[in-house]
Amino acid sequence: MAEAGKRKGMADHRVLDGAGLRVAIVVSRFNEEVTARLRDGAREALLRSGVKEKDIVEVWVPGAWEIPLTCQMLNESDEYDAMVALGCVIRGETSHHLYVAGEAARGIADESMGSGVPIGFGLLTTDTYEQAMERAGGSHGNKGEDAALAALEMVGVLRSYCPPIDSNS
Ligand code: INI
Repeated sequence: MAEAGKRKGMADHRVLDGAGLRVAIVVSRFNEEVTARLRDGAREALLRSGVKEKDIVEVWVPGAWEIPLTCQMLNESDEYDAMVALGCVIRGETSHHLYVAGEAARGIADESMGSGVPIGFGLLTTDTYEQAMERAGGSHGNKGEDAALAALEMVGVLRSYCPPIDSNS
């Protein structure tokens, strides 16, 4: 059992037990120096919570834009209890980043709600590279870790309060 969360707004680490859960980490290569750290945080949190190395699949995609489609296709296999979506969108000179971040966020939310599979949201959207690094294992914690723990916690929440509908009854 992982240690209770200490920072405001973090997932409640006490209820996490990842033993037997299969988790897909979908991580974008854009701003890889940041996203690799988010991935490290997510992976460490999953292992610490009891998820087995063999039950973690890591899928790298070109950018945040490609995350929702990847989550959707992975969900088609019905093999994953939870997913963790990791990316980093940094404000650019044009409005391009807004479309990328907005659609990635919308797509991840749509996929999670449509499938019923919790997808931890570890997509950083920052003004600067420094702000991103602060949130990828720096002074503001690691949002990859937070996203992974939130996804695991949601598996527990959904299993406790929202049992699957029996299609035979
Ligand atoms: N992808 C990101 O993950 N972060 C960004 O900051 C970003 N910006 O700003 O351009 C970005 N663009 C690439 C995009 O995600 C797609 O990979 C690309 O458009 C090809 O489909």
